[in-house]
Amino acid sequence: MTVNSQQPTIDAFKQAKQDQLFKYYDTLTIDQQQQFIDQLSKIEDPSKLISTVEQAIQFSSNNSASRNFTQLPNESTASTLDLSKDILGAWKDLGLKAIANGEVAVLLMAGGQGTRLGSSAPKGCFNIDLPSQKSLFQIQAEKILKIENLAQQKYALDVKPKVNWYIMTSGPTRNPTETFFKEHDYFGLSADQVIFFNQGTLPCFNLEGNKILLESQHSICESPDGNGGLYKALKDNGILEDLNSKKIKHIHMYCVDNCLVKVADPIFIGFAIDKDFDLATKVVRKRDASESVGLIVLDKDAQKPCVIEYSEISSELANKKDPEDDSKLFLRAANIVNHYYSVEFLNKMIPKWISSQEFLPFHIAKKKIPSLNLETNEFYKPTEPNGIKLEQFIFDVFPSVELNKFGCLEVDRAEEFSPLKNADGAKNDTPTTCRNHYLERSTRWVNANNGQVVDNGLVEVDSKSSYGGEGLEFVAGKQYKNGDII
Ligand code: UD2
Repeated sequence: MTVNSQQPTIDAFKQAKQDQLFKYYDTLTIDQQQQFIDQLSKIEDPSKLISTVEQAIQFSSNNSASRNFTQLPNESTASTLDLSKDILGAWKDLGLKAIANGEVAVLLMAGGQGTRLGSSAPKGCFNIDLPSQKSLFQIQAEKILKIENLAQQKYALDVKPKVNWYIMTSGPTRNPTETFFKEHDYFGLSADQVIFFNQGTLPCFNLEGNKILLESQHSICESPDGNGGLYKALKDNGILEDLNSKKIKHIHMYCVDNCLVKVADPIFIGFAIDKDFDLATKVVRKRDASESVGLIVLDKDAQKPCVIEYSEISSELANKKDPEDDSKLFLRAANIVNHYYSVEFLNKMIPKWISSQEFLPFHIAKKKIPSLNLETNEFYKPTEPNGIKLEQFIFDVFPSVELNKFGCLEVDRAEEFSPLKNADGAKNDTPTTCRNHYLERSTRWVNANNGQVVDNGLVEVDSKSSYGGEGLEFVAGKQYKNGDII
């Protein structure tokens, strides 16, 4: 029996040729029917969604092939590897001043499910087995505490400035993330400066992209809408209003799994303030043609910045050598999910970005999606990809930035980028590579301050002692052993 109020939703999905969703409808209880309709009615226009998926399948198959990409112009780029200490120092002061004035907030994207890592917990909870046994969340929280202290000291403030930390989670990561923070008493931060909010979800489809998959007889399969879901989530959860009410002007947005991340990096924020950028991004030199990173490039025809994702770049373009130096890749500015936004720009652009597919197209990924088999009427976990998940990419809005308002800052990979992507055993981006990079960076800092680590050991510099290698004069002349925490 169908309640009148449910009929319009059912009709809309049948019009979108999704009759398969109602195969069991008449056998459901009233509550199950209502639950199902509530979930379906979150999709405003099923027919439009289906046609969008068909476009997405076309888009992902030839996204980079048809366009003319080249390196960003020099005016848009800078490199911390080449710049003088004076310039870097001036940017650092600008950034610390903005932090001291309470104008800086941090946006962490933590909605991804660490499937490649094989961990069921959210990635930020992961312990890469440092001597301190700290999780990624704790490492990042203590970076925020340290940068607040550095700003307070630099500008002799009576009260420590607060950097608000907005953490985007997805359905599966929200509760375990929030519980982890509560259990660790927010790692020394005040609870009111850590704000959690959820990104949206999108339905999962069959491989042809024309049928929504059922997870049970009264629910469809859904997955997080990609890190590009951030913009809609900022609006839907009142975060943009919160940023404005707190007079925050600068946002540092980053990826949870980078164990070397400089959270609220004053040099990066100062770079963007100094150049008056609307949007800026950090890059590292791409390790090799096969590295799974996006590339920050110039769309020559549109004269706009854009990013080609590793899953959508042609092998030819990924391997193309620089005509001026064939020892280098032509496109080598690797995306590390580390972006700056002015809040003013977000206010202006988010309404546009979330209103159409033009700015945030759906990308598709073929996946193994546990779902209800309509032949056997049984729930099953496929061993081969049986469907597609849709996701939006955070950087797809880059082409809407004027080139002269976009900045790209190259940083030292050894100092700032070591992502945790894979379980141990893989060649790159594992807990072991993260731990080694983290400890090697700490040990370099100690050696640079005339401290000594005996027997080629590795030490861990705690964020309370140093944010980015500064303030370690006290190690001069001292000896440390492998595994020491400084
Ligand atoms: C990301 C970048 C890629 C490169 C690489 C470097 C994007 C789209 N791709 O690829 O260009 O920089 O990282 O490590 O940024 N996330 C969410 N919600 C989601 C999906 C992801 O919050 O629905 C977060 C995730 O928690 C992480 C970040 O976005 O913080 C990157 O996600 P990923 O690790 O799945 O992206 P990856 O490695 O495919």
